Amino acid sequence: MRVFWRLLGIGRVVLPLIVIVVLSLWAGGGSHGVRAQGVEPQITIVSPKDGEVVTANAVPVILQIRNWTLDCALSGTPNKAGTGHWHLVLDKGLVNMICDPVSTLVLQNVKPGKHILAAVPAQNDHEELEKAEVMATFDYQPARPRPPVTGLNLGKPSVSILSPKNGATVSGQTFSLVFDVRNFRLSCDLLGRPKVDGTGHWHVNVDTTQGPMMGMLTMLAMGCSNTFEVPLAGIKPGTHKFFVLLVDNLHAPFSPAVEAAVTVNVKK
Ligand SMILES: [Cu+2]
Repeated sequence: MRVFWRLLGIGRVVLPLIVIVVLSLWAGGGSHGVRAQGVEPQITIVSPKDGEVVTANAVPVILQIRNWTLDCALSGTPNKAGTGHWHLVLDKGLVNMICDPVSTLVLQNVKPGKHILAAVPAQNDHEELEKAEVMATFDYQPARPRPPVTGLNLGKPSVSILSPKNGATVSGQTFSLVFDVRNFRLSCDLLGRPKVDGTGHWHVNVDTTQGPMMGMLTMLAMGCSNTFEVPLAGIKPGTHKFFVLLVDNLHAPFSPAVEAAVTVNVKK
């Protein structure tokens, strides 16, 4: 009986292997250039190791990324085959869009215990290539946890754009968008974390803040400083509207929206 089970166990491994070998031979035979092989983006998580115990308040996230060109200068602009960025996801909450295979996840407002970190390639419009998503679990056992970040509830949050001025002409690789945020705590350590009143971050969008995925299709970047170097690589010459909008930790805009916009002429 034991042998039977053992054989069955081997069969579980060997049979699929045979199927894979046969299928790949079949796919490879005589189809030169018809079906490109290995063009699907592929991510491997090098760090954290699955099941790793984390006692520090940050986790180095190190990936190996194949068949996917990282270019955040094109985020929020039309999709380009084989190019985009990757999304760092913590417990199903989007943390950030990233263009470096090495980054750090700050464990702020994260409860001790098991957590799931995921990395998934995303197109310029932030649509995720779900088939290529990879995950690792880690067990957060902080030696000295950070005190939680709380919101700033001093009044109505607002944002205004200081520069450029409406009607200005911008050119070159980037231009500086400078803005002023009030009565709101900008905290990028809370990206993807549960909502906390009076805190969040900003999104910069081009031409619209509306549409699916909470308006993120045209989002160029998210951040927490009061300036953003707007890349013009994927933006056509002509008149464009650039928006700064305040959002909560899970990227949802407020209702009514807290946003500011400037219309500029992009010259190339
Ligand atoms: Cu994205």
